[in-house]
Parts: sequence; structure tokens; C-alpha cells
Amino acid sequence: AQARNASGVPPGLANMKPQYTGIFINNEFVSAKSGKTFETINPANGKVLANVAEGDKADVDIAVKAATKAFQIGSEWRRMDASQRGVLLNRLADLMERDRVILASLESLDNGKPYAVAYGADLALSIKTLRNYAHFLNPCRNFENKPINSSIFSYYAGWADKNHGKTIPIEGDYFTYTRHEPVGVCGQIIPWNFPLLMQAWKLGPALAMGNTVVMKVAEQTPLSALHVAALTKEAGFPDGVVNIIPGSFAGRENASKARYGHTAGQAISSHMDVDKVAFTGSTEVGRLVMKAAAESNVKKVTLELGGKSPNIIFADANLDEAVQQANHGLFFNQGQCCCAGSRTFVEGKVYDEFVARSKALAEKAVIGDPFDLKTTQGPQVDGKQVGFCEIFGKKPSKMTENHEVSLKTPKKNEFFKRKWVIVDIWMHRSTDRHQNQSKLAYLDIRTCRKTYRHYRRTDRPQVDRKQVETILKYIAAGKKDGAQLVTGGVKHGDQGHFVKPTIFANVKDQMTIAQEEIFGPVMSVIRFDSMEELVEKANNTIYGLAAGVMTKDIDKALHIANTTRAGSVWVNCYDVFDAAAPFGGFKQSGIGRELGEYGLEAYTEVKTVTIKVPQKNS
Ligand code: TXE
Repeated sequence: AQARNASGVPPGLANMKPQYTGIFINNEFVSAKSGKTFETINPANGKVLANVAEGDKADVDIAVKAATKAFQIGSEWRRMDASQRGVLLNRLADLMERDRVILASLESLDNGKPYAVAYGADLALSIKTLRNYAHFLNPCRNFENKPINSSIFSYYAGWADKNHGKTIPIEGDYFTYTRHEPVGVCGQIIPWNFPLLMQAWKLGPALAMGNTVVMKVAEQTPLSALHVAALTKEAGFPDGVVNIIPGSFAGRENASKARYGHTAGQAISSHMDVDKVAFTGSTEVGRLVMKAAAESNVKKVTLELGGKSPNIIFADANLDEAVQQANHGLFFNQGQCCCAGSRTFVEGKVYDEFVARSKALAEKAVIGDPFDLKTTQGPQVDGKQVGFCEIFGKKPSKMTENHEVSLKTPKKNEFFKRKWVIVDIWMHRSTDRHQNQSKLAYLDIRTCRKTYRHYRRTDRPQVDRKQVETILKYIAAGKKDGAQLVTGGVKHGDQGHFVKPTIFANVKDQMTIAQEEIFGPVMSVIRFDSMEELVEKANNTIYGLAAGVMTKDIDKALHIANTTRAGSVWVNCYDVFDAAAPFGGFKQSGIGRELGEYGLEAYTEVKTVTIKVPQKNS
């Protein structure tokens, strides 16, 4: 009954208080075993949204036990008809639709994305990933008994009873058939850029195929996933089938000793009773997940990692459309998309015109309050939480990675030891009190978690801007390498983590900004003049997630589609997603595919059963 604006989006709940902040195990919300919580922050204004239970290894152990029990032979879940699993997924989709405003508001508050985008894109795509209806027989109706638009009509619920085996005519007097069985307890680790969508991509196929799940949600954006956890219970999933663990900080500081880490992400990837791990995040952590999987029980691994995707504009393309498409392909979601077209190749003949029009379009972005329905660009996600602490002991003459230092939280007289990680230091300066023997330092939270809670409440500057800082560092690198800054390049406003849409021209393929994933609103426009150099350059990256091409020439389009080493190629469009179309990466962009029928493979074990028979006939 809420008023809707012209685009049909009802107003968001900018001041809502999150209802669920615990760890979800066995269909109940519980506190962390350790009792610890962490703050989740609104990146638009730096305010604390909620204190969320900080799950850790002990909590993962309990969740895995619950998931194992739910998967036992004879359990309610194992005895359930496959079609009934589909019914439960449909119900979950219905409930997400009922709570669409709440979920879109949580997504916007926690992640910073414009509420209208969360409502229109994230929620629609998440619901479509789960739902399926036999609408030809009965026109589908939603919870308000209104007919459902066929565009929100899909997907994994329908697969629940359709991924079946085969009978196979092997030689001899045998009858052979295959069964498609669930893999078992599935660990799933998801990132913050599309919290609900990544959750749906992982829950959909896993539950349709009859697995049980222990999911770790990103520390920056736990809230919407926890609301969905409550909805899985309301939908009727049996106890222990879905378990959702917020936090904790996954311990990349211990990268070289990842297997000794005691944090939720590592605990899942190295757990002996987890049968499969699916991870979406950075290539760096994907490597750790794979290593932990190999060093524990050789659990199955699927990875969806970073990208540096070429988006190729030929001179014969409709230039207005190309400018729009490139803008959307890069700036959508504040540039925080693994498949962002972050290497924009433009043919020489239209290069200058493309850059001029792209500049004009980028400058039209409406940056600001994510709950204002006119806003097109919100803040970057809140960074990895950063603490503040005092480092004691003699300053090492040469700081090396993993140098151990004693830390003391300035307010509470607590000492503890941490490995020193150069890359995670934000700033350090001497204090007079200890004659240069101690340092004040801002550290990545993952290096000094203990101090975090004390210091977030001080009036010291908030130092949790990692994603913004990273983006600004890349912008500085672009300038230093000689690229031409056409627009943006600076923060927007003095509150929250906003970055102006940035465009660099005259970018050379080997520059840092053209090679490393920035994950922010920074477009690098690279000139090309011949097809030969283009294909070589387009593929000159360690990644292979996506590619785009704009041209009216079918031969050029097909040549690019066939020769780019990427999991998705978009021709005369970009970022077109559908639950039915598989997505995943070549090269260091990952292993395996999500979505579509292909996405079922990761959650299915194939069993071959061979029976001796008295006499086989054809
Ligand atoms: O990713 P992390 P971050 C890329 C993007 C971004 C960069 C860093 O370039 O700038 O990665 O982002 C969990 N064992 N992408 O630091 O750390 C973590 O808690 C197990 C691309 O946020 O990879 C979170 O739940 N899990 C990407 C998840 O991994 C661990 C989306 C992702 O976080 C872990 C996000 C460990 N040792 C970032 N350490 C995409 N492909 O879409 C962390 N995690």
C-alpha cells in the first residue's frame, strides 16, 4: 500500500534497525561462542548500523555439525521429495518478495548501493534465481494475490526435480544407471558487492540439489543475508539445512600460514567435514581457499574471482549506445563488479569523440544519499574495519612481513602479539612517550582485531576506508604512469566513502590501472588501431571473466567472441545477467560455473550403479 514513485519503486526504510544480528545455526539465531561482536557501518555516513555476532572457528564447527546432522541418511531433508525442495525455494522467493523493501533497504544501508538499484536489480535478480512457477496452468500470484510479472519467474526451484541421471548401455549383462546425488555439507563464502545476489546464486543450486549449507557472509555486509536466513526458517527448511555465519575477519595477515587461522572463512575451507567449498572474492583469497581445501580433505572447490574485462568499441558501433554501454559496464554498482568492463578499448577513429562523450555522461552521475531515488551512484563499500592501537617494543630496523610486535590497546591495558604486515599498515608515527620505541599505528582490522571495538568508539578519525583508499591509490598510479585524467579522480563530499566517476584516457595496456582490479568507478580508455593488436591486448591479463564488444559488423563481433579468453562475452550489450545463463571465469578468474544448468554440477555428485542381470536385451 506504500506510495510508489513513477518507476514503481516504493520508498526505502532509511532509518530501519536491522532485526537479525546473530549467527544462524539450526534455524535459530545465537551469539558467537566467543561472545564477540563487530560493528557494521553505513558507508554513506560512517554510522554504526548494528553490532553483529562475530562468528569464528568454534561457530563454524557447530554449524558444520548441524549441517551434517541435517544431511544424515533418513533425515527429514534427505527423505524430502525433490519437488518439495523446489516448493521450499519458491516459498523463500515469495517471502523475499514480501520483504523486498526491507531487504533492499538493508542492502543499501550496509553496502551503500542506491536503494532503487537494490530494489530493482539486486532483489529482482535474487528472487529470480530461486523461484519457479507452473504459471501456464495457474496464473501465478504473489503474496498479495496479485498476478506476477513473468519477468520475475525462474529458476533453481524448478531444477530441484529435474537434474536426474541416465541409464547407460554398457557391455555385458548389466544394467547401469547414474544417480545425481547431493555433495553433502557445502561451505559457501560470499563477498560484499552483491550480498543478496551472491547468496541466492549459492543457496539456489545447493538447496535445489539437496545439499546442506554453511555460509559465511562478508564482514562488511552481513545484514541482508541474515534477514534471508530468518526467511529460510519461515519458508520451512528443516533445522540445520541452512546455516549463516557473519564475520569474522578471515585472517589474510596469516596468508602464509592460512591453515592455522581460526577464523570463519578459513575454518570452512579447511574443515574436514565440509564436502565442498564455493568462494566468491579476490583471487588472492581464492588461492588460500583452494590451498586449504587441498591440505584438509580435498573438498571440491569452485571459485569466482576477480576480473579485468576488456570492453571493445569498434568505430562502426552506434557511438551513443557504445558510450552508454561502456558507462554502465564500468560504473554500475560504484564500479564494484567482478565483471566490470574496466579496460575500455576504443578504435582510434572514434577515440577522441568517445572520450569526450563518456566524460559528459560520467559527469551527469547523481552521487549522494542512496535512499534518494534520483541517486545513481552511492558510496564505495565500507572498508575492511581498521583499528587503532599502540605498538610496543623496539621498532624493527627493517620491517618485514610477519614481523611479530607487541600491541597494547591504549584504553584498556591489554597486551597481545600480532604479526606485523607491512601491506596492512595505514599510517604510523612516533610518539614522544616512548622515545621512538613505540609507534602509533592504524592497522587493518585483520591485524589487530582486539583493538577494534575499543577504538571505533573514540573520537579519533575513522580509518576504515580501505576500498576508497585503494581506489585513490590506483588513481594516483594512473597519473604517475602518465595516463590523462579526463574527469573525477577525487573523493566526493567530506562524509562517507564517495568517489567521483573517474575516466583516464591515453591509457597503455601495461599500466597498473589497466592490469589490476580497481573495484571502483575508474574507467581506463585504451586506444587500438588494428584487430591483431586488439585481440592480443584484450587477452593480455591474468583474468578471464568477461568481455564486451560493440560493433555493427557480425564478423568482428564473432571474432572477438571466439578469441577472447573470457567466461562471458556480451555483444552490443554489457552486464546482461540471467539465472539461466552460466557465469564464471577463464584463467585466474576462477574455477567452475554458477547459474544455469551448468551451475548444478558443482552441487551434484554423479554415482554409477551397475547391476548384474540374467540377460540383457537391446
Ligand atoms: O575480498 P576478499 P575483499 C576483489 C576486488 C576487491 C578485492 C578485495 O578487487 O577490491 O577483491 O576485496 C572472505 N579464507 N573482489 O578484501 O578478502 C571474506 O571474509 C576464507 C572481487 O573484500 O577475497 C569475504 O567473505 N575466506 C569479488 C570473502 O572472502 C576468506 C568480490 C571475500 O573477501 C579469507 C569481492 C580466507 N583466508 C572482492 N579471507 C568478486 N569476484 O566479485 C577473506 N575471506
